[in-house]
Amino acid sequence: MSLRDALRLPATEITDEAVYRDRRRLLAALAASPALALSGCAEADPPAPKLTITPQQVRSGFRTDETLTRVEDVTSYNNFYEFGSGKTDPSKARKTLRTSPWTITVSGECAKPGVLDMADLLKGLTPEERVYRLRCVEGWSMVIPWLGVPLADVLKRFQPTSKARYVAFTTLADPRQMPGLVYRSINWPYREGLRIDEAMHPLTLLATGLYGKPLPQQNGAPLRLVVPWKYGFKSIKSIVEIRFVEKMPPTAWNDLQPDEYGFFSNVNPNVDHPRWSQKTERRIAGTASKLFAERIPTRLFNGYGEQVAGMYRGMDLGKWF
Ligand SMILES: Nc1nc2c(c(=O)[nH]1)N[C@H]1C(S)=C(S)[C@@H](COP(=O)(O)O)O[C@H]1N2
Ligand SMILES: [Mo]
Repeated sequence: MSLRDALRLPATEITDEAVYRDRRRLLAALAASPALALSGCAEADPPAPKLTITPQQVRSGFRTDETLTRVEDVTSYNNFYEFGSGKTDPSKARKTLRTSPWTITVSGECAKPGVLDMADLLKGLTPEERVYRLRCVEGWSMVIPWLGVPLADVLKRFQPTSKARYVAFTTLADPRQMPGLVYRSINWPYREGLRIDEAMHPLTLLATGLYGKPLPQQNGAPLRLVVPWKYGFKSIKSIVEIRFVEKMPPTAWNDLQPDEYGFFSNVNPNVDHPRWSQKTERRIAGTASKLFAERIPTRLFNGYGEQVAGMYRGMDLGKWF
């Protein structure tokens, strides 16, 4: 489907039918079992409210007048622990990742499990349709013209069932290609997850490139997630596996430091990280002499509230950080 078509999706298409049916099932289960409702089970697994998003809101989410971050900075100030834990380690690492052939398996709660065809991914899209100008944030921030497709377009091909309440993603973990794996900084493989409505949201991208070129190794070649209203670590790189699952899946940073990194990880200036304030960010400056610009206030949902806030209606964002 082209971006143009994606933008014309009626609002009802965006919240997956499966989510709606599943919510009803959960509510029925709760009604039938007051003990379950009191035990905290429901709390551990908040149901998604129905999101209504107009094509206009989606379009506005892809636009920004903000200055793009220089490509030199986008490709040299990175986090990719598989290639070292310093910000300049990933770009300095030898180019040892073999990105072709590359296989991404899609499995779990879906009618048509299979393999994602990388060659097929961008078919039929004009160059302009593949470009998304999105902000990302995590203490520092950048504005990046990504190339990619809405993750929803890809996931739908595998026909998730009503049990697909979450989507789990896994990065390659091959010590021969990734020198950082010898350090146990993370419980490899790097894993991330999204609730199904977040995964199906039109701003959630599978990115294959930036600045008109295929993704460099340090930015997550050949395929990564981009979730612009969440902190950077949700945007998992070099994906080899996608699984539709019923339960909230384990994620790398939550696994390591559950008090510091929640499952949702929505950008939120009102919820501080235990070790630092998250009220402000430093834009990567875009000049040769200075990496960081002055601090600017961080916006709730990284400024994408109009597009995504509906998904979290009724949820305590301090608790579900
Ligand atoms: N597999 C994998 N994905 C990852 C990471 C990682 O270490 N390994 N780091 C995450 C973090 S913490 C951030 S901030 C972003 C950084 O993306 P960028 O280097 O393209 O800006 O990638 C995320 N995706
Ligand atoms: Mo990060």
